[in-house]
Amino acid sequence: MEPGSEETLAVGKYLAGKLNPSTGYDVQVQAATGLPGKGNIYLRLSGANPALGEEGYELTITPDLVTVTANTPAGLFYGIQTIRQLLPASIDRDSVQAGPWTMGTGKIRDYPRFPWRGAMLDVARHFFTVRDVTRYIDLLAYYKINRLHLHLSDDQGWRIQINSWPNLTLHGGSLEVGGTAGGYYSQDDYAYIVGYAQSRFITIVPEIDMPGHVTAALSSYGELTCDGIAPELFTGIEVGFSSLCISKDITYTFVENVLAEVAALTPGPYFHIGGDEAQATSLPEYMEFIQRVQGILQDLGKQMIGWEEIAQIRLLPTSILQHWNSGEGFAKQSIQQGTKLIMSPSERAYLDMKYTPDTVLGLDWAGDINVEKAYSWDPAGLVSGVTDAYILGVEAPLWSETLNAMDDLEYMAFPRIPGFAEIGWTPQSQRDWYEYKGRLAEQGPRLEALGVNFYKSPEIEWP
Ligand code: TNX
Repeated sequence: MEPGSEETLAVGKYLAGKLNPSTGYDVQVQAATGLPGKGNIYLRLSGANPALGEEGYELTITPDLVTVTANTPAGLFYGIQTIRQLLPASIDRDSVQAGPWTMGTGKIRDYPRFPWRGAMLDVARHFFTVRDVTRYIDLLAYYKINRLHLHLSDDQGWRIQINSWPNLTLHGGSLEVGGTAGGYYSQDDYAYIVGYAQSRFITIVPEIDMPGHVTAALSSYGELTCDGIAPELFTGIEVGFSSLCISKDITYTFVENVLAEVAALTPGPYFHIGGDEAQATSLPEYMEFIQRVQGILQDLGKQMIGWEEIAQIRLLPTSILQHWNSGEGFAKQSIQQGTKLIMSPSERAYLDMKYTPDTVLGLDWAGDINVEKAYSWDPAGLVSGVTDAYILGVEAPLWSETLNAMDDLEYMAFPRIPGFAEIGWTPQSQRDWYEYKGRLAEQGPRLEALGVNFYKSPEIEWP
């Protein structure tokens, strides 16, 4: 690589770390003085085409040299993911394989359609360990996804340690759906996840869901309820029945403390406050509450993201709305206020929906979503008037009411995630299900090499 920043060096080391175990080579990462000789992979941050933008890259493969050029380390990182995908699938195994390690020659110029290519993981309904989360991050990075939204609290569990309100995790994190033992991330665990994601160019977006979805918090601190009585912990899967007490001052002390602690641990500019399914809060109280939370976050220097219901308040232009339900109203209300949208239409993007009626895991309230249905849609066509200019990007939520092990998560996410990543990356005019289906088939052996428990959908002719 070119002599450069620590970050570039780290990208080179990441690639060496991916190539060495399966090839048995001892690829070294060095600063190059002048053009490297035959047989090298050259990472450069100078002379990149400005049109590649913040995340694009150019990959040139000749018989002698592989060159990745980008404007940023993130671009180099995406170029590297493409190199992995051009090599034989066994490159992703973790023991020495036969090779030969060849790829076609040529030139690729590649950059994303949207800046926000996200996935969401619900660690509240069932808890997932730091190891699970970092494994998911690695799989997302392979497909150039750049945001991981962590749903850190819900009725069933509070999963992030808050020093000023310790019972949130000690009590509120103790269980999960079905009544089994839950768990939580210490602040160090969370910081580790954030750093791990950062090294894969993924921004962690924390979500603390409010004013509904809060039984775990209310059960930990009875003073947060209007009648002062702490409810029992909840281990079912119904939604829409709990609310913070909007009229009590302590509610805002709580919110300020929680948001401040999580914001301090989160370098990214975004903070998701949920705001969905607040059926136990009256509309005027809901609006008053979200309005106040938006101000608290502004003071903390964070952009507020919320599920689409937040369109009902006066949004700041920097706030972001996550479209999830099929109605058009909230998305329209939001673009009229000048805010941008993240598109997560449940009937296309929800990775917790069953593939077919026979899928054992998952829910089906938004319909079954087979691999074709998950792929064949355009974020810009969904709500009239919502064009690319209003769309920050796309995000695929993985709710975990029915999922309690990493294998379950993998089964629901794959093979839908690669198609989802392509929706975020590739222009609509270049996407076609019949062509895509052939390329997805080739991902089968790669997912196998990575040990991913993916759904071998009969829609795909797996090799
Ligand atoms: C709706 S999507 C929810 C979640 C559930 C999910 C299950 C959204 C903002 N709220 O509370 O987990 O459906 O699919």
